[in-house]
Amino acid sequence: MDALQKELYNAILEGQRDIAKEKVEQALADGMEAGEVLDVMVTAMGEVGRLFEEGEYFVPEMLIAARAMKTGMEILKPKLVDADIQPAGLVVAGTVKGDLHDIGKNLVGMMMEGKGLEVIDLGTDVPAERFITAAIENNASIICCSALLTTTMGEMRSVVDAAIAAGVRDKVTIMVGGAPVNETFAKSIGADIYTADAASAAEAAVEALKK
Ligand code: B12
Repeated sequence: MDALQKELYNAILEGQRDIAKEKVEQALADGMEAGEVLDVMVTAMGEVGRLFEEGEYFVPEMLIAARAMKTGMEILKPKLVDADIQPAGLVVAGTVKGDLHDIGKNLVGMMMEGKGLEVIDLGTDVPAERFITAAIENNASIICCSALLTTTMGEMRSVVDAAIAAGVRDKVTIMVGGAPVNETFAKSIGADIYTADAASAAEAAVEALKK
């Protein structure tokens, strides 16, 4: 990391929203790629998680770091999303019931918008049935579920089950992701697609729409 990247990294780690904003703007003005700026912030959030695990950080520290990251993401959004593209498909996205983590879900949404998809964001703490009713009402072809807690990832199975119960399982592609989720888990609950990060999620969504 160069000096500016390190300053941005530290601003996220310490939850300094104004400094994070300034550093993101500076990095872009210096010609750094938006994706590269994002990587610095994601790495910093990983470190926040590590510090929390070690008992050095508590929830308030995680929260202010998340706020700083969100401020940075807002500045990056126009760079990651090309507003001129016509929507090539519709996605309903949300974080599952009981889970309030939304940074990863927001990133996935941004990357999908960047690929020309329209994203309906249901927010966090979304009950399984809500994913399904939103998909039906909006005629969405993809449902994207995010979970960051081992205690909430099971909710994704409820989303698959709710799609079956509503008789729309064959009409929607169900994508799952988030730090505790993996391919094996995705298969075990009957989801269609798992990917590890936002960029690959957007690519997989575009591929799924071609089918
Ligand atoms: C920030 C944060 C918070 C913030 C969230 C703020 C917000 N608005 O999101 C706050 C303070 C609210 C919070 C609260 C809690 N948190 Co927290 N949090 C984090 C932290 C530090 C960062 C998460 C993050 O934003 N990462 C950055 C993003 C970019 O990464 P990501 O979400 O993984 O997303 C990427 C991929 O997973 C993927 N992806 C994500 N979603 C999807 C969806 C699809 C469809 C696809 C294909 C891909 C995909 O793409 C993304 C981009 O590449 C993590 C640590 C970590 N290492 O994850 C802990 C962490 C997730 N939290 C944890 C815990 C324990 C909690 C609390 C229970 C703490 C408490 N005692 O209250 C509460 C739970 C609250 C709740 N009900 O949800 C634990 C979970 C442990 C576990 N095994 O379940 C972690 C892992 C910390 C730790 N190491 O212990 N947290």
